[in-house]
Amino acid sequence: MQSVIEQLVAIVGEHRVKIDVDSQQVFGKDQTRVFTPNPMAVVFPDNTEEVQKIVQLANQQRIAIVPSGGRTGLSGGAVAMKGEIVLSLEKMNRVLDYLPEDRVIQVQAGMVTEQLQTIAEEKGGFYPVDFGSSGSSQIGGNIATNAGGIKVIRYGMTRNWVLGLTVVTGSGEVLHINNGMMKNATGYALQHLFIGSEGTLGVITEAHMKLERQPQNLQVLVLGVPNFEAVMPVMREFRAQIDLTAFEFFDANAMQKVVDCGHVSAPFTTQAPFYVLIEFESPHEETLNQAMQVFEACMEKGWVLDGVLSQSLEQLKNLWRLREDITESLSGYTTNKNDISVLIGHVPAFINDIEQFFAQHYAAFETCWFGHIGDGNLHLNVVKPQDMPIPEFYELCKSINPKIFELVAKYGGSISAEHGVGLTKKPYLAYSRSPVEVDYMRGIKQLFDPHGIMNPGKIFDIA
Ligand code: 2HG
Ligand code: ZN
Repeated sequence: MQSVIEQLVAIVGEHRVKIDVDSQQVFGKDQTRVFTPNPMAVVFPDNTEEVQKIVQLANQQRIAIVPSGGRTGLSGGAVAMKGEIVLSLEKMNRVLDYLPEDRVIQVQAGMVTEQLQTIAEEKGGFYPVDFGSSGSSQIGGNIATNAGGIKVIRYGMTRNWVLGLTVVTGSGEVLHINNGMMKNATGYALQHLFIGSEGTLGVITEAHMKLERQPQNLQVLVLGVPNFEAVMPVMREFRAQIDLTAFEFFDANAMQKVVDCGHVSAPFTTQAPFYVLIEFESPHEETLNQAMQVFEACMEKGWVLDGVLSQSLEQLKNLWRLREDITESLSGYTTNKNDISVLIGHVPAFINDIEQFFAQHYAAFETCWFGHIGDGNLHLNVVKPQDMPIPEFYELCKSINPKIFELVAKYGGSISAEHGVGLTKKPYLAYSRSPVEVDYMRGIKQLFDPHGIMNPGKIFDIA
């Protein structure tokens, strides 16, 4: 009888199956650092048929599969620790079709986000979902986690841009879903079950993605704000007058981490505890004047301490770096990451509750707040005090996280707004989803993946 490795080689060829320790370590994990990878093999299929054969083999042998994209995840969703087959989509990065009248492009799931953005631009279009990791993250991974990012306030999450999927279900069947259409009222929209399923139902191999028109003359304003309460009226005033493409925020701690890296400097000399980054299209002079009027009105009210408007594309990019480089600049520290959301109107009270909790119980811990405040999505990174041993910090975080999530639940929020549940948030799922909901999710998994081979142990446990 052939070994599993031999059978994988028979499907994809020798050079597309890796069993060396380096490949196992690299492809067996995402950006989370707390898990030790230990997959059986890493396999690099070229097309849907090969993926189907791999899934069928895994079904026969009852071996788990971990689908792997750009491995930029922050929740352990792409971690393989128990002898699984890591199925990397890396080689599946081709354009399959382009439909100009529909403004739809069909690509293989391993296409890197930035590559899709560039191709869309070459075709005179625009793929608007964007985030700091777009240079490595892949479309299939974005779909599997329903990735959000920095433009959600205007363009929505990845879900909004998916008009069709090819998937290999956990039972090894190929589904061609929705075929790129805008309208299709023929029963359940199965694509939406796969979007955000974190690889637990099957492998996404191809996607029809909708494109948009390119934004015109983008402008970025960075404002210093005296307290968190002032962020809300600033947002209200700008949104009332102008269609924004982004409304992001970060606190002084988060910005300092970026400035310390030495690539960009603070936007102005005035110190502020909070900063907001506002982006908008300015096709006419009028929009810019309007924005300046709102800015001045906010200054007069005392909601804004200082501000800067981008004067060139280069300055626009540098202002964005103050926000986009935060994750990278925190990677030199040990942190406990949270990606939470509450209704926008609840954000000030929620932040206040959390800050009080830290002031009372963990005053030595530095908190870095940043995120997509225009979507009610906050990233809270708690930084380990320098003199505390790492295991002690992680142990303490085990008691801090439930407190944070109790407050999330108090405001009816979500324990993961955009990063997904994966492994890191699995113990806390009950703070956001009821037992009945989780049971329905288990039922759906059972339907598509009867032998439980697809990314087991992620989001929830089967039994
Ligand atoms: C971002 O918005 C990402 O920059 C990463 O979602 C957030 O590092 C984080 O906690
Ligand atoms: Zn984010």
